[in-house]
Amino acid sequence: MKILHFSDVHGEDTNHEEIKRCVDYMVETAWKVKPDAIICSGDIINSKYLQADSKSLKYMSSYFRELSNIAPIAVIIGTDSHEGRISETLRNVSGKYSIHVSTTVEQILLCETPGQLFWRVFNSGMIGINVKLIVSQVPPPTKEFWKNRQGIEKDNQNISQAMASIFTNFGVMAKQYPNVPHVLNGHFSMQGSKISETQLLPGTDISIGKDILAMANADLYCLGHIHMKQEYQITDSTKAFHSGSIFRKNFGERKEDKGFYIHTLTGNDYDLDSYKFVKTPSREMGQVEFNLIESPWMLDDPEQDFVSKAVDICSEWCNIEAWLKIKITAWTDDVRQINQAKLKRDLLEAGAKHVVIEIDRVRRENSREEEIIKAASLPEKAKALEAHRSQPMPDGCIEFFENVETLNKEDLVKYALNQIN
Ligand SMILES: [Mn+2]
Repeated sequence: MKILHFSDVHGEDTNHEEIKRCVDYMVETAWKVKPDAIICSGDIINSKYLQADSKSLKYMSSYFRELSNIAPIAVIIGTDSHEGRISETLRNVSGKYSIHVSTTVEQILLCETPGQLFWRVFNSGMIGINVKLIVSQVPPPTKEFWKNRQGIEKDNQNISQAMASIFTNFGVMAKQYPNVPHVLNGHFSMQGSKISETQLLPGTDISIGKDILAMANADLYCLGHIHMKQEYQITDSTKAFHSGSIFRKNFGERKEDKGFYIHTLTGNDYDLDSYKFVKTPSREMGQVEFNLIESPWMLDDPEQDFVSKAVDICSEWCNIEAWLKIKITAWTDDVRQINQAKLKRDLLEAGAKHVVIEIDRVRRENSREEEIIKAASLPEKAKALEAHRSQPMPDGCIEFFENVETLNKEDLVKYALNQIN
């Protein structure tokens, strides 16, 4: 049995083209691979405030319909702040096979009658139906969910224990079908999950230990929520997979492969070597840093100006039409020597798809401010400033500072008038 597992599409209008390219690629692959079931582990859209007539929401309905023409789909909703009411929208979408959307923890069975495949929520009166697959659905539990469970609060320890009992229960139920593959579909972090530079996890984030997850006794664990794809060995013969997000959302995810998994289960044996991570054609993203304080020659070279030097250095990224972030560290007074408009234009001309320039301005005074603070008199302070700016003071400054510090009021006025005359 082949299972296609994806997660964290985060549909939104801003990145619509990019998302569409990646998801279309997945749909194309799905037509070729012909999975027996599709697992979606949540965070389908990026904001619950997406308008019903937005292109992202229309696109969501269209690709889910297309996928449901290929195989039955088990969906869990993701983080509440993202999903809004997509569960209702998805329930109205159906192709040849059905889509089951879980907003709460439940176990569903993929059942078969002649000529028909359909999802059914598990209940004990179902023994005898031809069951092809068991999916334990674990969307992120909401506060209401815990409130209904003897007042268990957000405390991670208690939640872990409660999850352990839910998973154990799933394992026991699944045992009623000893020869049917059992997949757990969850939206949560694992203990030790690595996250992207830019992914922020809420303070209430729940992370599950491997030993707790193992209590579900599933053959395969498909997870969402973490945007960096990764695997976890759960038992000797089982693994959990965060499929990660489907596209590179921002520069913090530039080093990560994006895509989805295709898993193969034989009966309820999961072949640990059989899975395949399929990369989506997500945009390349690169970040190049120039420290002009450490390498002042980059600005001062009479042979080649900074912009053309920078474009040369970025050529590999430009050649693959990457999104580029240029990070420059420079002295504040050197920044005007950097022609940012030209840098951006030339990089785009060289092939970059999108350019962001970020300049970290450093005041020269910051570096040796201490010497200036330490100097006792005004003339000494001026001399310290002169020394580390390497800029000579205008004539007469020192005499002026000396007089300001030493003369009494009347003499200072006389001195000043004298200067004007
Ligand atoms: Mn997400």
